[in-house]
Amino acid sequence: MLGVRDGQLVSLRGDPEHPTTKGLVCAKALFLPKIVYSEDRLNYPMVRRNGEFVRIGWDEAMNLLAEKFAGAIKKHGTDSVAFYGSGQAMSEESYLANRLFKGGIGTNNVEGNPRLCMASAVGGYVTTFGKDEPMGCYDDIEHAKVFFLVGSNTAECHPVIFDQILARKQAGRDVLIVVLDPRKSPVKHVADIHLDPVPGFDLAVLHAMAQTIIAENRHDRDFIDKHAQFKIVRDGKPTNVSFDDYVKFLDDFTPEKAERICGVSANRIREAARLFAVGPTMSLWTMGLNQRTTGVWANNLMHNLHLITGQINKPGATSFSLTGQPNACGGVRDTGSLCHILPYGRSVSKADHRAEMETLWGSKPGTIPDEPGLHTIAMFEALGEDKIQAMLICTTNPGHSLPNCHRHRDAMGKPRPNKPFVCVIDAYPTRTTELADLVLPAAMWAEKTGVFGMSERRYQLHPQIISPPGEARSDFDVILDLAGRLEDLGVVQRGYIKGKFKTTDDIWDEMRQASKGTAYDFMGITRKRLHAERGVRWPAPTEDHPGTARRYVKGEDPILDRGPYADNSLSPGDTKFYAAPDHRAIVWLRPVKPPAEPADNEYPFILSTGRVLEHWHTGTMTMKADELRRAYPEAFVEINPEDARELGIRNGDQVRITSRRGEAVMKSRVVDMPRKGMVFAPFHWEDDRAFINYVTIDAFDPGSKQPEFKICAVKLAKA
Ligand SMILES: Nc1nc2c(c(=O)[nH]1)N[C@H]1C(S)=C(S)[C@@H](COP(=O)(O)OP(=O)(O)OC[C@H]3O[C@@H](n4cnc5c(=O)[nH]c(N)nc54)[C@H](O)[C@@H]3O)O[C@H]1N2
Ligand SMILES: Nc1nc2c(c(=O)[nH]1)N[C@H]1C(S)=C(S)[C@@H](COP(=O)(O)OP(=O)(O)OC[C@H]3O[C@@H](n4cnc5c(=O)[nH]c(N)nc54)[C@H](O)[C@@H]3O)O[C@H]1N2
Ligand SMILES: [Mo]
Repeated sequence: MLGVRDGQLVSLRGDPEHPTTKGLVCAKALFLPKIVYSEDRLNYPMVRRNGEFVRIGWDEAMNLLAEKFAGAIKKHGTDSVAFYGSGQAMSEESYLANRLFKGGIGTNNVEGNPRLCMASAVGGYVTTFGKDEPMGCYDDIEHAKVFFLVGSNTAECHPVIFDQILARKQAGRDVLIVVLDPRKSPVKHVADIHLDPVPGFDLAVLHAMAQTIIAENRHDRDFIDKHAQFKIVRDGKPTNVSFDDYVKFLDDFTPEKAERICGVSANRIREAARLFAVGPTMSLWTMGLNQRTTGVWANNLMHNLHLITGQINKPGATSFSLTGQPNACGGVRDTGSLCHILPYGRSVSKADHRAEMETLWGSKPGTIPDEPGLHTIAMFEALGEDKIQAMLICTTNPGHSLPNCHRHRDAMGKPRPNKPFVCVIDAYPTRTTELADLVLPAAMWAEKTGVFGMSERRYQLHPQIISPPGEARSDFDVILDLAGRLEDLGVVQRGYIKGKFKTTDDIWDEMRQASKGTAYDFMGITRKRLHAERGVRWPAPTEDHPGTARRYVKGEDPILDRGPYADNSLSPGDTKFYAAPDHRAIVWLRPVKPPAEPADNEYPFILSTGRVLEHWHTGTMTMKADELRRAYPEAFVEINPEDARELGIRNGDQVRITSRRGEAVMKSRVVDMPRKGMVFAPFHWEDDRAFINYVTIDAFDPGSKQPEFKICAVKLAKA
């Protein structure tokens, strides 16, 4: 809830009646007014001339942008342009950009930062269940007795959820918390069991838990027989195997064998497995699993545990990937705004899916290419090779947040003949706007109207509350304006977007239509309803449908589950994995593969990167509030005390971190948090000397294409 006085934002509070937050907000949000009214907000468009930014008018700016795009398309073809968007844009904005690029221009070069964040979770859900996104919901927190927190610093990164878990524990409910993380993040303080594997090797722990569960007969044979199947990849092909094959496969992962692979004591693995099987168990995981070259496999193994124990589709029992950004689910995953997908579960490689979207959008048949466009790392590589000639970057700061960033910053900004044209829309100057050819000022979320979609499939509207500063415009308006000009220049067919939509309200109805008949069906979530309710969870096919709390199950609650997706012939509590082949979810037999760059003699430490409570990613917003900035005013690296002693590094010393790709210098925090042999650095600071993404690696998961931000090899020295 935003407090406004004389048209100015003055405060922010939680909404006590909100079904998911229950009135809680995180510390960062409390300072919203300071952030919104920060002095360095961008107020007008700027273009780079002779190396300097000069102010220009919107019309001139938009003409330039449209001409650069049209010029590239005419000269080099539709795949010479690209859009790089964000899980922080509103759903209508991502949908419109996706519509313009795929069905209007005719390129699948549409990507966004969820590739750095949620792609492995998507890969996990799709390969195991046949459809993306969690089946459970936040109500499950109220019912779970065992929380399995994996590679998730829930305390600092999802504090509102963490507080709810904590409240249950403190109220004396018999709630137990199992943590799997090589670092003792603040969640460790409430953990009943903490498993700390060598970074990158926790797949062995997950297999060993499954091994224990089955060896001790704690699995749910009935659930497995009815709802699961087993697969392994042989000679590049998914191949069916039996339950017994799975049991044999797990012989290689007895807790004792796992201990040798990953350094976690066999007994603690056994204890964790026993708790898991008792449940009800809610697993919550984040980047510790996703940002890995084995990210999809790790996600599969999480689902395996829930499937073999039947700890799924019951209140409090669910396999729940925590989403990073506020609108990665609703905005990017659902609207299909990545290079390989189309809205609401469709794929660019399926002819019927392309045809459905072309018909709805009014594109000429065959406009949407039948192959995926470039994924994020490939897209920035193509930019560096001048194969992409014009790029629009919106609501994200890739000049700071991409791994192995030297080369991607060069791709965006290094002067050269034929240098591609890069336009950035942001609310502040950033490490990306400094590389751009054209910078456009953005309205922020309180200054525009749109929908966001949460991890539990809830779509919620936030209406515009205040006016944007200066000449700032919403991203939606900018993309709409660009579309019209591209129509005028003849690279998008006339009337494709121009004249069809004026506001985000207008396009919402088309989005509902696009979801109709799919597993996402939200025909019933009208704009009117969104104004009246605190969000609704899809599927909700009709206006009188209350939304769906748990998918794949006929709910115990006759009201919450009467959608078409849990078969009416089922009895309450019955499961149906309707999107999986033969309606059986897949238990995958995945090998344990080392990270792309394990530690070695020359680079003996594992660098892992991540976050602190008070800062948000690249800091463009949170650094604007003194209270937040002061909490961590400068970059630091956590070093285990034993390692520090061996290196002669004391707390507060400046340390040089060097990898095969680059280096960064920052203050040391000698603290018993990272495992021995591991160091941990957040990535929030703009300071070039301390820029940790010069050091990280851009190796990615071959399935999800998500980079391995969590693991690369480095050496350390006193600076
Ligand atoms: N305060 C704050 N909150 C945020 C954000 C923010 O910037 N600031 N960003 C949001 C976004 S977009 C995201 S994606 C989330 C991220 O939320 P989290 O993923 O919870 O946060 P991270 O700090 O990136 O990493 C979490 C943990 O992964 C662990 N890890 C590293 N390697 C491994 C491994 O091999 N195995 C396992 N099991 N764990 C490993 C690290 O030790 C670290 O403690 O936070 C969201 N919330
Ligand atoms: N080393 C390392 N790097 C990482 C990660 C990591 O764990 N370690 N995590 C990765 C992950 S999970 C993520 S999600 C990414 C996040 O990386 P980014 O998306 O690059 O980081 P943000 O700081 O969230 O950038 C959002 C930008 O949008 C601007 N903005 C805010 N509101 C609006 C708006 O309404 N419109 C427009 N146009 N702009 C707006 C902000 O000022 C900011 O510059 O970082 C990735 N990079
Ligand atoms: Mo993220």
